[in-house]
Amino acid sequence: MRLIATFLLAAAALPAATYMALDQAIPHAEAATSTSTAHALYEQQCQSCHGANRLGGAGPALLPESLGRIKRAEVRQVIEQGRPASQMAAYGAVLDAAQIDALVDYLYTPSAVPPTWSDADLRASQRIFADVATLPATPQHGADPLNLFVVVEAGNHQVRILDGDHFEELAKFKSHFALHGGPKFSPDGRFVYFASRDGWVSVYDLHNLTMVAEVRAGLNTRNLAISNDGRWALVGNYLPGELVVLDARDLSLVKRIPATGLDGVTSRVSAVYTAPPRDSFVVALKDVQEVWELSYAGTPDFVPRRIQAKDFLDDFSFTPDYRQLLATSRKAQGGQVIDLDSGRALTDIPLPGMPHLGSGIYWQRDGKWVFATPNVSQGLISVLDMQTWELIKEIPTEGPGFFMRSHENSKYAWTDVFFGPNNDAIHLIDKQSLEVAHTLRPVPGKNAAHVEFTRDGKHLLLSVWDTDGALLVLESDTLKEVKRIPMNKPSGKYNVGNKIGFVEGTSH
Ligand code: DHE
Repeated sequence: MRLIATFLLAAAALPAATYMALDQAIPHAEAATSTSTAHALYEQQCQSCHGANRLGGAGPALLPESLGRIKRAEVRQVIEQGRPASQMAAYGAVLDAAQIDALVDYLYTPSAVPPTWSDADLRASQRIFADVATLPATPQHGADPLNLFVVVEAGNHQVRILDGDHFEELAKFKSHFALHGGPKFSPDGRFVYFASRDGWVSVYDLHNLTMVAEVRAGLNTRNLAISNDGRWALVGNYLPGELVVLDARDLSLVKRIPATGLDGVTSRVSAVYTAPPRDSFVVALKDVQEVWELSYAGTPDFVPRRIQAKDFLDDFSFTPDYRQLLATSRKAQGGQVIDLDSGRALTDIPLPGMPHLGSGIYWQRDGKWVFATPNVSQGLISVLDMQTWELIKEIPTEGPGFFMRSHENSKYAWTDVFFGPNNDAIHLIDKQSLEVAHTLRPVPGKNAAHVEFTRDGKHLLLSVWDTDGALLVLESDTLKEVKRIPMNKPSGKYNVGNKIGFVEGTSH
């Protein structure tokens, strides 16, 4: 079966109910066909694209670890009806209902032999598309290189590069399946790095608008970070549970570090970030109560410094000076602050529900830093004092949200209502009064989500996250729409200058 379906991409538009079902057991349908028959069906119909052992090939990996966020009904529908605008054909006429059910069950069944990804597999997957040494070292496109936007168009699994002064497209290229997390940039803004949930890491040259290299760093990846000196990429994987250090120039393998705690348990990696003033990567582990710091100063050995955490960490963010880490665990009530210098947990923080700290932002209010985070299970924004760690306010929203953004030149913090019936709303929170100053519904009935500002903060790009969606360009002060670019589920977009400056109001 040419199952080059974008199962994982389909997840990019999962409704709230699907997201809420994360980690919940999915009821199994009665399989009318035995597992061995389903395995044979897979080999006959799916393997040529999705790879032996379901590890992925031209199509995405079809392992429970990769499909966990997608409803079985949706997977069934893709097999039966195919997926428009992809190479995934419809198999409703080829397979009967029982066979399709058996196949779906099979895809959600863990492999009898745990999937592996060896050094040799990793090295063999590396592809070099361009020799950077032979490419011009200056921008070849005429646009301001620090005001470019990298836009992930999830519905088409492609990326578009926009000129941030005129909002014109400079380039468009296919990405791997289900890019997730923010693309990361080299410190000079020339190279942008992407990670897909399937473990593919790619590097693209924004000066020459060309792909440089790619490698499959794992089977299921969380995200990646780039060192502040531009030399290293660190990839955090769920499967295998490990960190992978790559040479940032061509993505060749430098080191693999199993995410094994002092207790001997090997963990999934929750997230990895760079902490520029510390010359280090900081890593949270999902199944081991440790935070790791890996220095990349000088000639690094990438041996982690282990900090004991009070809980398993899902998500985290930093204080502006990168001395402290704010962390949450989805299972815990609230969060914790960890001092990275002393390695000590400082205090608990009052955060209900499931705060999405990775999307949290900070700004100055009355001369003090405040931190605000959306919450993926409750319709509220928590605002914390970053000195006392007291809760200043819980701002009610029309539903749980995913992302938050601002800019030092904007008086508003923008946040979406990603889940529920009001997911077409965007709230603009006054950063001083902490009141919702405006609620916009850019396209009524369609999910509005994720905002990114131009470098000067005068305009912002907003996603209408729908198959028949668009990227809207708004003026920040008048809130007037000045341009609409049709797109298929545009998800995140990233301004080069804002990202390499780690500016206030953007994600890290
Ligand atoms: Fe994300 C960033 C975790 C589901 C779209 N997401 C991140 C980051 C983390 C994270 C830790 C920061 C990494 C980075 O940028 O380097 N996301 C999680 C989850 O744990 C969660 C809830 C479940 C999961 O299966 O992973 C999850 N995320 C989603 C989605 O369902 C979204 C909406 C669609 C999709 O693409 O899968 C989604 N996440 C995003 C985006 C970013 C992101 C667009 C980057 C935001 C930014 O502005 O930097």
